[in-house]
Amino acid sequence: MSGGGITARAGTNIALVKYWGKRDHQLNLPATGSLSLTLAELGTVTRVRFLDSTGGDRVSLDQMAADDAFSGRVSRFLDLVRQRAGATAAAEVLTRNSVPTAAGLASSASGFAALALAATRAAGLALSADQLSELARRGSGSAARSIHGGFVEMSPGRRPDGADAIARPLLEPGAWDVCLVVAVTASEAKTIGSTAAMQRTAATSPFYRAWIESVDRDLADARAAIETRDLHRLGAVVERSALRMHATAMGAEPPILYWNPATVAAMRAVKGARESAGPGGYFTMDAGPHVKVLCLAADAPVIAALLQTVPGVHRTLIARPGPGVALVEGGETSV
Ligand code: 2P0
Repeated sequence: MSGGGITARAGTNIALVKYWGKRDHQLNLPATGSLSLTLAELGTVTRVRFLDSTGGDRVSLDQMAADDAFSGRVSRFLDLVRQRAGATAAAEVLTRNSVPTAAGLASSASGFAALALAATRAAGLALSADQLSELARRGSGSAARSIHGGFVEMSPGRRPDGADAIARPLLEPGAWDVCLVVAVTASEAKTIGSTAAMQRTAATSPFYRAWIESVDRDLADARAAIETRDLHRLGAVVERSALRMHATAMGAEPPILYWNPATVAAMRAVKGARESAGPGGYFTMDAGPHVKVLCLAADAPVIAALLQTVPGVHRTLIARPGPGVALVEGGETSV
């Protein structure tokens, strides 16, 4: 790989209070706020280099030429950066995930956060964290949150132009010794992507309005729980937010069901262990069948071992809270 270009790394994030619905599709503005934890171990490293030519962008994902859908999404995002920089040059984008792409482990969150920083710097722009969050949101709503580390809250904003629909940090990584244990329950890509699923939910689910109205209370509760480091209180919010998000999607026409039998078995195992005075973990699921369990770091190995025994769980990962997006010095060789 030839030198040059700018490399950035971002960790993915898992929403503890979910984002599911938009107030504006064009600008990708969320209908509600959301709250997440950025992870250290799972993320994306991306290198961007603007070329002398104005032809098409060259995009590679995990050392292979990316497919048209992925390249198109990256190019549309780069157009926003080019517009801002008054540039027309094509770019070479090399990106590598340590998150299984499109498997419900939110690779778009770390992907667009890393791309936002690498592409703007490569184009000669120096954006503030708020501006980066706003830009990353245009790529993927959840990416706005991966600009920051630790616990992060995303605001839906009120402005029609979306300048205030940005994420801000709540608690830095290291300030609370928690972990997420991920139980991988499938190897194939999800059946319906979140953007289309959210759109269908908003258009057809009779539960959508009630879902939107429920989120502010969950955010306030989660914020208070984080402030007082109250895992039990936070866990209650985490589980109900996930179940309500999925229930809303299940109410769509046709219904959207991301779970498989192992998803349900893992949820039951986590709840069962907690109720029999075992390790205190709390589950959440995103737009896929995998189960993520929030727990104290000291309990993570026991919870991972428990999840390994659940039929249909392929493997488990333990992820700690991690930092926000950052440049990688000398990153040319690592992509
Ligand atoms: C979240 N998810 O808050 C929610 C919960 C999945 C389930 O944000 O349409 O890929 O690109 O803004 O960010 C995944 O949705 O959606 C997501 P777009 P995104 O993490």
